[in-house]
Amino acid sequence: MIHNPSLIEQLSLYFVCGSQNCFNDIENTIRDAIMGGVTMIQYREKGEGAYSGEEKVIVAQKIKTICKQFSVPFIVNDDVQLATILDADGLHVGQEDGDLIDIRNRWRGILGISTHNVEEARDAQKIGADYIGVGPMYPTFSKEDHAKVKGPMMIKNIRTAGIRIPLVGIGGINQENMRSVMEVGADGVAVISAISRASNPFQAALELSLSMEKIKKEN
Ligand code: 3NM
Repeated sequence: MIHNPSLIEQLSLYFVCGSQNCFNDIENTIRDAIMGGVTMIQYREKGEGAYSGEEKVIVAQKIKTICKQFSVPFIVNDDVQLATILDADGLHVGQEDGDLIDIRNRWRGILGISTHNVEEARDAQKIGADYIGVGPMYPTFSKEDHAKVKGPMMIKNIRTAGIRIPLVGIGGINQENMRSVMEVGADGVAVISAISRASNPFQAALELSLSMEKIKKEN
């Protein structure tokens, strides 16, 4: 199967974010991140202090408007209904977020699935996911119920098994370790805290983006 080259580009620097991850206002953080160079946004409202109900819908709508303004894909985490109401570009789900085949049948936009081993990656490709996240690459403080740290070796294992689906590494990725994730066959990196917890999210995104450009040119 030939994978969509523009999706692979869009996965380069994927910013995953919810209001609970931000020191400041989430809309400003996301706008700054996009201006700094992030190529895809996932709205992930989860954990302590997360919005729900009406408030979540209103914030999601605002983020979608920002993404549209800058032509950056807007992905909704784990909420088919919200993704549908907002006509989002994509939906991202985890292994515990329901029947993945059923979700694929109901959701025709970009579908991303979180995976943690070769078997899950193979299954995600088989059911027609558009991309997978593989993690955690490194220790992370942004997801309480995360799986055991896998390290970049897991991406290498997935690629060695012949699984060619577009793929991002996630979990504890920053300026210092992103190269190790890219070198084993990732198409991009997904980050939360490297941008959302930075004192200057614009600057952090810019530096990550410039490094990513350099790494992709070299490979
Ligand atoms: N998913 P940070 S790790 C949302 O392993 C998420 O599937 C993970 O945040 C997985 O960049 C993770 O701050 C948290 O470490 C990523």
